[in-house]
Amino acid sequence: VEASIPEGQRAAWKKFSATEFKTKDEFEGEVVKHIETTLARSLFNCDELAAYGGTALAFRDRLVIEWNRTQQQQSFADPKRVYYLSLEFLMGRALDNAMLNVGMKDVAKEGLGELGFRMEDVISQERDAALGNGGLGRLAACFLDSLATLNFPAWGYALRYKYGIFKQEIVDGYQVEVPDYWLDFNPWEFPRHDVTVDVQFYGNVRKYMDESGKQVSVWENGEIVTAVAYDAPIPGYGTRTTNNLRLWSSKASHGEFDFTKFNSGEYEASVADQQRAETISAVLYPNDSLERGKELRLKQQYFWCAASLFDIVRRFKKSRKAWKEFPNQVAIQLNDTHPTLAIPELQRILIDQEGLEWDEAWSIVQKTFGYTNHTVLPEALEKWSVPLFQHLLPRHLQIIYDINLNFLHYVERNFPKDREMLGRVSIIEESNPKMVRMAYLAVIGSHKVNGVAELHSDLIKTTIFKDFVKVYGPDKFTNVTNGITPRRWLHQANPRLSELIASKLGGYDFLRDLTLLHKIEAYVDDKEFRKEFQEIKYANKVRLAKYTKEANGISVNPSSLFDIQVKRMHEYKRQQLNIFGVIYRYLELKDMSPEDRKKVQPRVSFFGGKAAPGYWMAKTVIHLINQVGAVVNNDKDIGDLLKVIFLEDYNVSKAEIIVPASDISEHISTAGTEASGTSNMKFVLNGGLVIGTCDGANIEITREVGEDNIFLFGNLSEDVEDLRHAHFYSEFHIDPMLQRVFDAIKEGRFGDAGQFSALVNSIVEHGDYYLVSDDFKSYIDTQKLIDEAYKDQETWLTKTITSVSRMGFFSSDRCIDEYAEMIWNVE
Ligand code: NBG
Repeated sequence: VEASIPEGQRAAWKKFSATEFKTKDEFEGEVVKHIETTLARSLFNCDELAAYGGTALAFRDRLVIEWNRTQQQQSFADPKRVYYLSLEFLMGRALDNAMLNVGMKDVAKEGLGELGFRMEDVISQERDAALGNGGLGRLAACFLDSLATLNFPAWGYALRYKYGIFKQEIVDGYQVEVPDYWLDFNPWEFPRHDVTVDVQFYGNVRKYMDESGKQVSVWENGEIVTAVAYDAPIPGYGTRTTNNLRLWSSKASHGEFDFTKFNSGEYEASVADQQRAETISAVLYPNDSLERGKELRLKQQYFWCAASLFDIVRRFKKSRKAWKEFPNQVAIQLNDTHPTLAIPELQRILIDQEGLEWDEAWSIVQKTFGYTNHTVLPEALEKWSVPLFQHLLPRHLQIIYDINLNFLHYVERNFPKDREMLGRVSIIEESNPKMVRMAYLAVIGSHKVNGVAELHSDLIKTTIFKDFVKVYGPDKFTNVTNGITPRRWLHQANPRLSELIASKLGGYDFLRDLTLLHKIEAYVDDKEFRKEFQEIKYANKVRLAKYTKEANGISVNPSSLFDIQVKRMHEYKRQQLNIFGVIYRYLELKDMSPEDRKKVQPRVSFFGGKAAPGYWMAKTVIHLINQVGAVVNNDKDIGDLLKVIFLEDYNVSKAEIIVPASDISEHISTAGTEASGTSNMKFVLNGGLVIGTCDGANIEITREVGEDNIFLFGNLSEDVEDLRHAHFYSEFHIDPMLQRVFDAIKEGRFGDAGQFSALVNSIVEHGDYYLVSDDFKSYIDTQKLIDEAYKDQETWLTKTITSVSRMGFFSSDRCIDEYAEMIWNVE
């Protein structure tokens, strides 16, 4: 390619090609240049936000240089690429990560100091990129970090939502949602106005025979919306590889607005079309593990899948390889069922546009896709109504019918005796209206299906996909236990701990190979090490206490036991169990003599998490937590013995402050409901212990750290069904300790009892689906064990250090290696 450019021109480019700053002075030069020119500010009106802007732009320039190099190299070598399709990427802040991965943070810190700014203040100016709800989106973000770090040629594809997950405000104890317009200054994205894809909706399908007698389908008369690419560089740690996250933004296909309508006086109509188009990528749906079947959501899914596949196919076609090579060049991972439409879309491209025969096309499709399941909760399994599909995507519905027909024929041939099987495995549910079961389509269209923790991967094989295991055999189903990136969740969130570990291991290699942590177990009895480890935990608690004072106006004592539950608010995650436990603790404290109170281990119960805007029960739990806080935190009898804090607007950047400060964190879902959980891993990696149920990744954490280093309680997943059944068909007695809590609520001790009656009744009258009562005693007893264990600080410290040293397994680098080997077949 280079040779085709005249030599003089080439020399000029080489001479002036952008270079990376290498010294503090060069860094300062870049920052000031960006502040004065790109941002049009000066010494006299440069605030922290502008300093952030200048710093971010200086680092962005470095990233872009590496990014161009990586992309050029990949275009040239044309290796098999991984495409990670996820509707959510919960990225958080980028600057600190860029500095770590580029490796110039010290230089920048000094430089900023000379310019009059503190690094922490500059970093905290950045708004979180909050394009996700919870664990699923954050997992995708950790995976991008690992893919780049491990030098895999990989792209993420998602939507460029104008509004990410809402900001949560707490007003009078209630959650209020505020829009998150995060794009007013985002230095990390590059609009690619030249990279666009026209995406069709609605219309009809016309069929005809071509000259050779082959039936051809044409999807026509639809409405076109244009997808515009916005790219963000994803740097790896300790490598020059810089991958790409491509986000699609929607706009009207005819530009700003329709001039024919505009000129003929239909001003409003012309603008309305434009707004309708832009609505597609306007907002992230704020439901975590819940599907609501809204047309706009299906539009988002198709818009994003169609644009991404067009892009992937365009890149493949540049290589001029035969179609059968497609699965050797392309691996597409479906993050949950949200991108399942990519399956019929690829089939459509291959048969309608590229003229392949059905079977050949289908074999390519199946070899290309892998599907990750993230939940067995029935309310989260996506289904779309057939009439809606017919209206919005008529050609895709036909293709899905054909996929289904072929599949059912196959099943019929292989299971002639099981007639019921056909109805059970059909992609189309025979309900009214009929529904398309997306998870089944995802299973049928992929070569591998994985769950995200061992228990979960076993459960999907015996519950939702049981019949598919019969059809395909067990090998199609596998497990890849989730992981987290140690760059963000150890080094960035807890720099002192990272430094301490590095000082013992002789460097930061453990950030690339987390299993090296096992070597710090040798220091578990080392006095100096223990002291420093303990001081770091205390300092992190002081930092959270300071934050709590600023945010909530409440002083908490950092010597208390810090008990933390931060995650989306959901009945299955059982924040209600936690707050009922807190109330029980409060009632017990109230009953004690002052003498006895002196023996009590002081505790702060922190909560944080958003509730989906329409999820009333979850919002009620937030309200109860705040009401309990208002009573307990102001009770003179109680003082520092118990504090209850709700941390508003939990997000990634706040997690970086909260996670390193825990003594205990709570992962207490009803057994069998939490597919994996990933914050459990983050807390233990930062020297906190876990109270948890035998659920999700808690089980594997136990296997790694040892049973003595975790506090497990509650019923097991194999008993859940029977217990639920018993609630309805035998006499159901509420646990007496829990009854005491309910009585206190009913007496109005935490405000108007009527506000909490639905919550209480979900347990007392409506079958206690989440087994709060069944697990209550075991939960309270275990909390008491924790109080006792914490009093023995030396043993506690040993447990935490031992646990940290055994967390190597939970790096997302290990996960990505497993996906690469078992599912993607990439190097
Ligand atoms: C969530 C699970 C978590 C899991 C993450 C990432 C969905 C649908 N699932 O347990 O609830 O850790 O996915 O796998 O959001």
